[in-house]
Amino acid sequence: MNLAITDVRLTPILVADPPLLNTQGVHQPYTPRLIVEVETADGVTGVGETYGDTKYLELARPFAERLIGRQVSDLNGLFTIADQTAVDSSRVSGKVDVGGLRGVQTADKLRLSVVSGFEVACLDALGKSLGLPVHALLGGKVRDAVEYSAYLFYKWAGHPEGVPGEQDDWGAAIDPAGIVEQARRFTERYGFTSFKLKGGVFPPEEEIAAVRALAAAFPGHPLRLDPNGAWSVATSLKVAKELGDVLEYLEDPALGTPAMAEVAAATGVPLATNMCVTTFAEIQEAFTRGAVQVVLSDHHYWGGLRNTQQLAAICRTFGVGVSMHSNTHLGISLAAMTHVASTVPNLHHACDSHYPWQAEDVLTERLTFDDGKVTVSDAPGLGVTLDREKLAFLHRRWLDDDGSLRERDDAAAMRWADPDWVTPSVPRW
Ligand code: GKR
Ligand code: MG
Repeated sequence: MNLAITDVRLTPILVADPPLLNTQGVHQPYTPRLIVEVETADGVTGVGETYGDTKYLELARPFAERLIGRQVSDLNGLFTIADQTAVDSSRVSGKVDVGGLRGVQTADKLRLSVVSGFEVACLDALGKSLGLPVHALLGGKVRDAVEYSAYLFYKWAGHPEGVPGEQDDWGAAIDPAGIVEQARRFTERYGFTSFKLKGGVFPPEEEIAAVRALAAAFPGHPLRLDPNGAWSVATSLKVAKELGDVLEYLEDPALGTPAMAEVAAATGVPLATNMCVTTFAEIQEAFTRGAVQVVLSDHHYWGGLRNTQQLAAICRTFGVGVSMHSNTHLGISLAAMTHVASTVPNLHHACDSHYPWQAEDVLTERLTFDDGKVTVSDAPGLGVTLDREKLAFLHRRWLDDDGSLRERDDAAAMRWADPDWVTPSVPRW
């Protein structure tokens, strides 16, 4: 068996996204992703997926060149390559970048997001070469299926007039009745039993009413509300008080560890985050201050599946819960999330996934949710197959774009509907 990497292919794509609202604005009609392929001397190809904005592509290209000749099994070596890959300092703010909704923006985090796409591709190729599923390479699954939650969004029926985009069949959801209707569709289509509402869009009273309506429609089901840090400490505590009896957890009610710690100190409602603990360096302060009770890992920015396992072990050590965050993603990432989630013993909350919102994919067969769960594949590698025609189609869309959609920018997308829209300052309420 020859595990040496002989070729690496990077394919940026634009994938259709519905007009989902968040505190920044609205999703663009198409969002960038990067599909990574690594090929071994034996002709085995592994696939990975990560963010596709220019700043990730700029790093992924020199990274790919350095991979040639290395072994797909040399996963630690990916971090060495990352350290050697220079990041243009103008690409990172070094602080919590509210626009990113993914916590602090640093050069390391950018590198780790690129590593994650290559790590998944290497694991896929290694698994295919050895005839083992990715979960086996990670130590073996401890569950046969991974539970996901319905990710509810306020949304418009369509993208703003005159903006090219695909039509979806979800309809609008801009009030409690619309959110309950959307949740019903999620349960009918995928069998989800827990629900997360993306908040920070409307004044808190309206979002409290939406969660109350969900609680009435789905009594006893786990509910979460995530305004992406849009609230002050006082508002967060007010929401926690009003919804404390129905919430599984509040996700990033306020921005940053100090504010989250203040909220946590004054409420019994657990707080989850994918914004204030997004790197290993941020763990100590957040855990010492008791700022968060659940960390939502995202293998894309934590640096891959093995780092996700390390994060889970640290959380277990400190008695902090762990689950998974997601951003707009396709089936390769869902497969990767499912493999790693299947190996984490202390996973006690349903993971997030945007996947149901993505009607397009680059796979020959979409992954499916049954009773809200994805079955863990035992096929070699990730257990997915790239559809080259679909990949080419989505890449063509990226090539044809004039550049305006190649960077995800929810505030810019909102300006198509409201030219005066500016990124709201935080706290917004
Ligand atoms: O897709 O609008 C969105 C989400 O707000 C996403 O950007 C966040 O990263 O899903 C995420 C979250 O849980 O914060
Ligand atoms: Mg979140």
